[in-house]
Amino acid sequence: MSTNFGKSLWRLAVRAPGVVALRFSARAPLESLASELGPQVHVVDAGLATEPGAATVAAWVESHGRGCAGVVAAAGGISGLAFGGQPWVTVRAMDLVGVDQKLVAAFAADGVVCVRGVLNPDEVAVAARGIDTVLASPGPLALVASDADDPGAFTEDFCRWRDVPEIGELARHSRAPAIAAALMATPEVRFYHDHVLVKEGGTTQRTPWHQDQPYYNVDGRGVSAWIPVDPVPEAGCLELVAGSHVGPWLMPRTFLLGEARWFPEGSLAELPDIEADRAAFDIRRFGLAPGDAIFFDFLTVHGAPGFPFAGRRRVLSLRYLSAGARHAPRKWRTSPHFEGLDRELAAGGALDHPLFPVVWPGN
Ligand SMILES: O=C(O)CCC(=O)C(=O)O
Repeated sequence: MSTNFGKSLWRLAVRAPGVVALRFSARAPLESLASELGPQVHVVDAGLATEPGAATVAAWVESHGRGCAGVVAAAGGISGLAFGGQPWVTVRAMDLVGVDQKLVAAFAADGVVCVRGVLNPDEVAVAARGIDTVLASPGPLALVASDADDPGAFTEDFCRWRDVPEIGELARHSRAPAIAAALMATPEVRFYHDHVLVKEGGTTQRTPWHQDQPYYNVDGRGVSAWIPVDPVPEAGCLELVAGSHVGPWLMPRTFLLGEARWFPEGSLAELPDIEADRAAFDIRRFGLAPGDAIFFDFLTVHGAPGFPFAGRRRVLSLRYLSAGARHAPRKWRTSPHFEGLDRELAAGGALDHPLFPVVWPGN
């Protein structure tokens, strides 16, 4: 639904239940935005790109009778916007779980937040089916990231959403993309890739500390949703260094041998030895139920212990790009690798390609 509001200078588009995208054509100092919106609506980020004469904002709103309240992320200012008493939008029951202004602010500050119940039990079952399909039929990018003598196994696979419908469905239609949009305060989200990460019970192999972004073929912001379909005790959980998302980029290395296969040796700073002095870092980890998710920035330093428990740790990670992300072809084979993409997408251009569909706002 798209509505124009007479003399007012803005247009409201309702794209999905509980989520609206607002497009403004007026400009005013950002400070005036907050006072125009009133106390029920909070401006949480001013960092979005603008185009001349217009600013696109992502808004998360909740119906309160004839007005609304929620979270608005704004790139520019507006004038003359009156939410109070305007019967301007009917928003159905909120479909976003647990995302509020506090969480958005925590993500901006820390580069990591835990959101409970992102997948409902039916979706958890769908995710588990998808992961089991991947394990039964590994794709061309699948790998075992543990040694042959590990009592368990750490198995990974990438980019299966197009041939495993369960993964495609969750990547597009679960709550994950809308939450990613709210956390990144971005008006548009593209799906980047899926990553299946399974540690069998008894696995001793650690996932070394690293950032994801330096392995990728993108510049710009992104967020991963790390979603287990099995219970994960805190001691077996992904661990993340709060605040590390501000950078700098740190040297990516192969997990098993520590080789520099991406950026050349010496070209990026090395990771600190976090294990040697864990208390010096603000390490976040969580006890997770199936369907809970850890959202973290592509630059947040993270790693994981082995899984010295009886059960398995099956995880589906869904990775999303913000509106400003750009194609950054590398001289090396990125992880994951997108065969032939460099011939189809310009360097520095938007990731406008069927491999990276826009998943928020949804249709
Ligand atoms: O699941 C793990 O062990 C590591 C996860 C990870 O590195 C990632 O999701 O980027």
